[in-house]
Amino acid sequence: MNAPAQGKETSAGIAAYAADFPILARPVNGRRLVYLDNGATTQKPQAVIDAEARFYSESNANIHRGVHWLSQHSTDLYDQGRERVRGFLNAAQVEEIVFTRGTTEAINLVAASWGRPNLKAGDEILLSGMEHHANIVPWQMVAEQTGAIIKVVPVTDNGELDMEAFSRLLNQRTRFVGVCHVSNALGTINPVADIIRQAHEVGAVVLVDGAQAVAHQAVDVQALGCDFYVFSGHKLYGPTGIGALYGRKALLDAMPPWQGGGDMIHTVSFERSTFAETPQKFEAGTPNIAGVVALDAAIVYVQSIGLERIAAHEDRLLQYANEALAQIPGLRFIGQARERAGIVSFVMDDIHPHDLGTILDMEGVAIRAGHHCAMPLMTRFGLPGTARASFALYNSTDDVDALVAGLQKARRLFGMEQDA
Ligand code: C6P
Repeated sequence: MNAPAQGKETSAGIAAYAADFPILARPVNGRRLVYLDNGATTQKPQAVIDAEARFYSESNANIHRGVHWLSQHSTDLYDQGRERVRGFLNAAQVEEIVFTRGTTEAINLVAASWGRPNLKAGDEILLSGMEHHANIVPWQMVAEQTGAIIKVVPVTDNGELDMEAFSRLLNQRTRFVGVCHVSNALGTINPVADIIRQAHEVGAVVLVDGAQAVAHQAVDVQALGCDFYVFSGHKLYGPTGIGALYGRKALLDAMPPWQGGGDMIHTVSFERSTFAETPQKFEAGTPNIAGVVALDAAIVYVQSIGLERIAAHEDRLLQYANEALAQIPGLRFIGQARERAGIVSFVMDDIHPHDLGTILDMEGVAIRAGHHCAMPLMTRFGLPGTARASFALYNSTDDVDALVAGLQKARRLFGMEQDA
């Protein structure tokens, strides 16, 4: 591990860690890269890049298969990655961690393997109105297969879940509740502990989509009491193609495998196969071993800085951005929840978010523009999309200043302001 040196935090704050991210040194469109699209994916520190390269130059072999030393070594690294994720989420047992390609695959696993066998006609699936498509579409597919019905918790004008409506919607038919910990489109931090407690009172199972949470706050699945928690490595300074599902052991044990193949079986004959225990039974085929090793390095990196410090830094940036953006005439924030993490979403006068994104890109400022894979939420606000700036530990107030300057330029280009 390349732990950041002690005393590295300067008056510039935690953003001094930007030096650990080589891509941030490359110019874009002749400008300093100002990367504010961290909700889509974060950049990778050298420690993560090195861990993946080191795996292939020193440790590569398939796991659980070889009698040879290298295979055992690779298996040990893979197991160590699982233990790292267990500790990161504070799961009770390492068997409760299943590696997946990411959040999307983890939710599809739960929908297929828990949803299909457990839901029947008339059962209710309760989803929040601010879910990413990844926590909507798999449930629609399962609802179609089982006859279950999808109900939606409305979102208030300031971008919070309507918790009174949530309580009213919960009933004895509610079998499943799906909610994002942090909204990718608005940054809202949802009261997931309360949601889980209420859902459990009616016997519903709860999946928390932590894709936008894990890089911004410490997560303790035991304290939350959730049944499933999912996240992607690439939004946590790790590589793409790797993520994890936490599931309560009793639930995972009772769930059938969802994909068949090598490494998930106990015995196979042409008549019948028997399956491995949790979590292996959910990991058919050769997994993303290098991805697990690099995810391990990403978690070590984040923990070496401290999620509390990262959260405090991003919170300061968010406040700074709120104040600076509020000065821009015609800018309207979408989602002003009391509890928010690292994301600011907005629209500006009649300038389409895509045009804003393109103009900012010319200035080296990368944001995301569009529906953010949350089309029902955009419809709720009567918008085709928003412009979204999302922060990471390496961002600074200089980055926010560059965003503001880019937006002012957009106003000038659209003739909304006399050039100074
Ligand atoms: N959101 C964004 O720019 P995957 O693609 O499986 O790693 O993550 C899907 C996903 C699920 N839930 C939430 C809350 C998410 O934010 C995302 C990914 C990206 O907002 C890409 S659309």
